[in-house]
Amino acid sequence: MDKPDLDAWRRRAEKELGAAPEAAVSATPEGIAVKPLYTAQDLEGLDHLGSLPGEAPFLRGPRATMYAGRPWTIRQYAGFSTAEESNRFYREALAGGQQGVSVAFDLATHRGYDSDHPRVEGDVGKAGVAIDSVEDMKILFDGIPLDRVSVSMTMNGAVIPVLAAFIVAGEEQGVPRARLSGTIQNDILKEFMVRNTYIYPPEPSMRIVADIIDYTAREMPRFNSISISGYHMQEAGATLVQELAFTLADGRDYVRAALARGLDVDAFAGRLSFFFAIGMNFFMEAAKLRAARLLWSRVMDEFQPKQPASRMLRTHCQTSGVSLQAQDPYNNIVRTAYEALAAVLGGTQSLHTNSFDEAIALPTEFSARIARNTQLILQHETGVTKVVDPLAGSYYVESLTAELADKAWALMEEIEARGGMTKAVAEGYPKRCIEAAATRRQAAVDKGEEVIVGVNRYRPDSEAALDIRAIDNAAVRAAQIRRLAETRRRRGAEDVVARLAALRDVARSGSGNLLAAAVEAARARASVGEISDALREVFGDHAATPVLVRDIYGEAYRDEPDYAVLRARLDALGEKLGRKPRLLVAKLGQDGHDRGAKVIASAFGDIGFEVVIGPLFQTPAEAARLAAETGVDAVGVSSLAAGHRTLLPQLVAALRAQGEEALVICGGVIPAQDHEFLLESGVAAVFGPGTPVVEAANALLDLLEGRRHN
Ligand code: 3CP
Repeated sequence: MDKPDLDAWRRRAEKELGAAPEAAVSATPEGIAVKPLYTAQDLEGLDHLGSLPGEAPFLRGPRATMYAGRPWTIRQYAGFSTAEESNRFYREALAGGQQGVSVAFDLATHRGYDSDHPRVEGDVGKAGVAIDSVEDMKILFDGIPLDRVSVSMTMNGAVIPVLAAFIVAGEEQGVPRARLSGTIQNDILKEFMVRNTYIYPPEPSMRIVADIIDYTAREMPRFNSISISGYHMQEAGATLVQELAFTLADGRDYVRAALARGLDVDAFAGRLSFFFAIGMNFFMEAAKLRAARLLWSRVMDEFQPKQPASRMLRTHCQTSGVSLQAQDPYNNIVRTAYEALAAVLGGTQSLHTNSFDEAIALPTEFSARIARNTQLILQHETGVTKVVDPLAGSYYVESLTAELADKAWALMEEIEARGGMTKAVAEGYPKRCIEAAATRRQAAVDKGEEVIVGVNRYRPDSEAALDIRAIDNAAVRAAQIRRLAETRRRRGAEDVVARLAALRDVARSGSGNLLAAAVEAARARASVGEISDALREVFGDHAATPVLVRDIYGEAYRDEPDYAVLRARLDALGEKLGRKPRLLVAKLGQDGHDRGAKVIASAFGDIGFEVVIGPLFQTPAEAARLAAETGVDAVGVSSLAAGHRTLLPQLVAALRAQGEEALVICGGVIPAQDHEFLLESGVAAVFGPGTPVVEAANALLDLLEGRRHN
């Protein structure tokens, strides 16, 4: 065949477009210019081509036969309410075709509080299952054979007591720890960056990670000691290059921490695992997984492992939660299916597909079945499992793979120049990068540059409210408190005191293994809260100082006509008040998802409000005190973990009790069914997900002006 005549194509393209083909080049948030045509020329000079799956650098997949030998694991992340309820849900899911379990814990458990702790009143059983001790853990896995079903646990802050309780629950089910298979997330660096379920300061937190890698390498050969996660970075607004680079840089620091403990690299590297988000940029996501494997192999070269498996990146993926919309929610089934296909074409080992109602509430049985079936249909009906890495050789995908790898590597070099990820995280560098990307994206969506079907385009005229799963948080908490009291009554009190003292000693001395000591304490029935507190006494609590990015939303939105109108209104109100209108952006309870709060605070600041950003994890009474001290006109609460029904009425009451007039407004994941209840409880306005920032700001001004006129 003749060489393709690109000049001829160019002429045809110009005719069709009415402009040079460069006009059809689109810039992605990653800074990649996607061209309308890729050809063999784009492959020239790429040095990653030509490898095979199952061999280093594993770009084409960690296994030689990939899904032709064994399909990926369908592993749906779930958990809510009590251990009994979640156990029933897991068993039904396994009977329905799910292949592995993945436990979502409630936020009280994540942050090492027992269900009876006053700070977690709104959180128990809400966004995951409440686990207070081995007794709950045994119920959670009742009838699920832990030697055959692998279990993933998303746990980072309270990772020591939770993994200890799992090990003891296995033992008491007759499965010794050497036969337990599964994964513990145990990735604390990204918690400091984005997810915020940390407990202790960075240094002891890194020791915990290393102790777990050490213990599992010696005692639990089938268990993955860590799930190094980029997922939450993308959820918080990171570009795919940031997600790739920061995740792999985290991984590099964990390897260094384990080596510093004296471990041999081949003793643990084969059990490091990864976790990425898969969003809507279809080919870019598939290319990202290929690039991730290529880069990890390159990172591991530095440590000179002897085993090929030590260079292998194996990953779990989850479809993107932030790509789901509360408006026109059945569209989410379609979004999730495309994302799942991208994950599979990228070669994931395990996959969670989101339920379509997750932008609104916890999945129901119905929505969970559709999510699971999305994967079963891929595995059994589409034929995608039959061929390894089917996108290999694609001019476009291979080019993307190389560009993503190059850009991510450059960012990883920047992290190295800053002294490695632990240091960069402590300085807040990656967090700032991600928050800037998130704010930029919000402006693009608000301006309609980024189209979201059913949200900023093609909105349906009317929508029926979905049936949702509601959790009776007070009932769950009461049941947990009863079981905890019973466990405390039955256990040997002296034994517990001695085991906790031994754990504190290990923590204080810096020698010995924290997990080994915690297993003894858990076996004696010390609770998750007690074990966490023993470590808190030695390590202390970590408190982050919130910092806002500036001039990103304002810069992007400044030329829109509604922005000028809003600024004028704001100035007029400011003149009447004799100062700028003041807003406290608050997060209540243990909900650490702060992307929404940060974007709102940053954008409102750019628009011209005076913004006070509250610390994470406040009780309603603490937020009310801060509102009084700062003299704000309104408190805006961002709620993403379902605590709103308990916490918002308490905030209104606390403000009233102090004689404060500040209005309470809220936004986040709040189902339509709860709006009336909140408004009746004294909340002035509820903003659903997808509300443009400018619309929310205008609505707040309406409320503030209205109050001045009354
Ligand atoms: C795999 N195997 C094969 C083949 N493929 N054998 C022969 N031929 C093949 N083609 C073998 C593997 O070697 C392995 O055995 C076994 O089959 C299982 O395969 P796997 O690929 O290891 O799969 P899996 O056990 O599912 O493990 C997947 C990883 C694990 C490694 C990614 O870490 C994992 O399950 N992670 C899940 C993490 C997760 O669910 N996170 C939830 C986050 P051997 O083991 O004997 O080698 S949810 C967070 C949501 C947001 C929030 O935080 O709130």
